[in-house]
Amino acid sequence: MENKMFLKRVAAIHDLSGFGKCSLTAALPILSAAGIETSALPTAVLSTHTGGIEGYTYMDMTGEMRPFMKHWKSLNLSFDAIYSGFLGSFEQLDIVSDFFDEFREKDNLLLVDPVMADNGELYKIFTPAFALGMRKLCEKADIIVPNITEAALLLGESYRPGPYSKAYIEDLLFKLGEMGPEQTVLTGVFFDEEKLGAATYNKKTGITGYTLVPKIPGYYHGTGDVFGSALLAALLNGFDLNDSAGIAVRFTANSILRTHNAKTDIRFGVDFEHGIPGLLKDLNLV
Ligand code: PXL
Repeated sequence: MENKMFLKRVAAIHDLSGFGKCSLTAALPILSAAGIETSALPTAVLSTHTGGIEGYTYMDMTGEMRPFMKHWKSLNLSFDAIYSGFLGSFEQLDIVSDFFDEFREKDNLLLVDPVMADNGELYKIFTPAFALGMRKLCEKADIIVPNITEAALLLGESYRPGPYSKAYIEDLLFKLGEMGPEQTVLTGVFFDEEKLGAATYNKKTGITGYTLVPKIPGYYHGTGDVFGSALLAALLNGFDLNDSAGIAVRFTANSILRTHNAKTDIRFGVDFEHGIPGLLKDLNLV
């Protein structure tokens, strides 16, 4: 019981998309529900995310990010993990890199989700050059969580549509590990049309692992952020990489399934909220 009294703290560096459940509107509720205090450093404030919704507003927060960092430093804050996601510009890549330097501790975890692409395509606000900048940030991280499109971009390779072979997935994992991060979680892995999930690689132990669950048709928005947040929640609750990825895959897949069954607009984000009690059970918190 006693360790549950101790509150871990995360700095979540993502955009705040007011509607459409992704980035901060996924990370904050999921991490908080998992008993983790979460501080938000918004990279942009949008009316909605940019995935398939027209007419969104976009307020860039680059100019506020260094002042946030300076103020937090003046308060002597420390973070058990720093979790970066959607970054809107090259300058933000530099700021997050400096944030890592400022708040790096012996045992804290730097998790980078290199949010920039999916399904073989860059999100429309990014350029191929941005991917090279993102690679530099990933080199500094302890753990990275790319999907297959992002992995190919980070490695300067062309995108290959699935299904994949184990040899291809492990080749990506090993090359991503060589870039720097000790741990890699690759999402969107599938070997046939039946199942989909994540692959993990721990460079130190050399161990790879897979969690695959039945595939649900359709492209649901914000699932990378739901996945990354649940993964970090599990890691900070003491689960190892492979178990954490398993918990996060099941939480995300169940959220997609509920949304699929409810037939809500796939752009509006997945129903992760009803999965929170189950997530807390998986994390042994209830
Ligand atoms: O979930 C990734 C994401 C985060 N933030 C914004 C996005 C996207 C993907 O499209 O548009 C603003």
